[in-house]
Amino acid sequence: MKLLVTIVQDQDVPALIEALMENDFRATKLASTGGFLRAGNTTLLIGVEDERLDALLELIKKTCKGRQQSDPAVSVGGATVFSVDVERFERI
Ligand code: 2BA
Repeated sequence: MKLLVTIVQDQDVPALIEALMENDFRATKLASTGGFLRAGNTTLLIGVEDERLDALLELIKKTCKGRQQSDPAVSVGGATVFSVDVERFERI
C-alpha cells in the first residue's frame, strides 16, 4: 500500500474529490499553504493499494491542471505527488 501526499490547487479540488469518490478511492483533505507563493492550496492524503496506484495517478493527471501565475510569474503544476510506502494500515 502507498500513501500519496498530493498537493493540488484549490480550484481543482471539487472535481478531484468527486472523481476520487466515484472511483472508490478514500482521501483526507487538509488545508495547506505553499511555502513559495504563501497562498492556500490543498493537500490530500490518499491511501491506495499498489495495484490501483497507476489508475489513481491517471485520475489525478486528468483532473488537475497546471496554471500560469502572474505575480510572481511562475507556473504552478497540476499536482505535486509524494508516494510513501505504508508499513501498516488498520481501520479500527
Ligand atoms: P508553492 O511553494 O507556493 O510554489 C508554487 C510554485 O512556485 C511552484 O509550483 C513553482 O513553480 C514555484 N516555486 C516554488 N518554489 C520556488 C523557488 N524556490 N524558486 C522559484 N520558483 C519556485 P509547483 O512546483 O507546482 O508546486 C506547487 C505547490 O506544491 C507548492 O506551492 C508547494 O505547496 C508544493 N510543493 C512543491 N514542491 C514541493 C516539495 N519539494 N516539498 C513540499 N511541497 C512542495
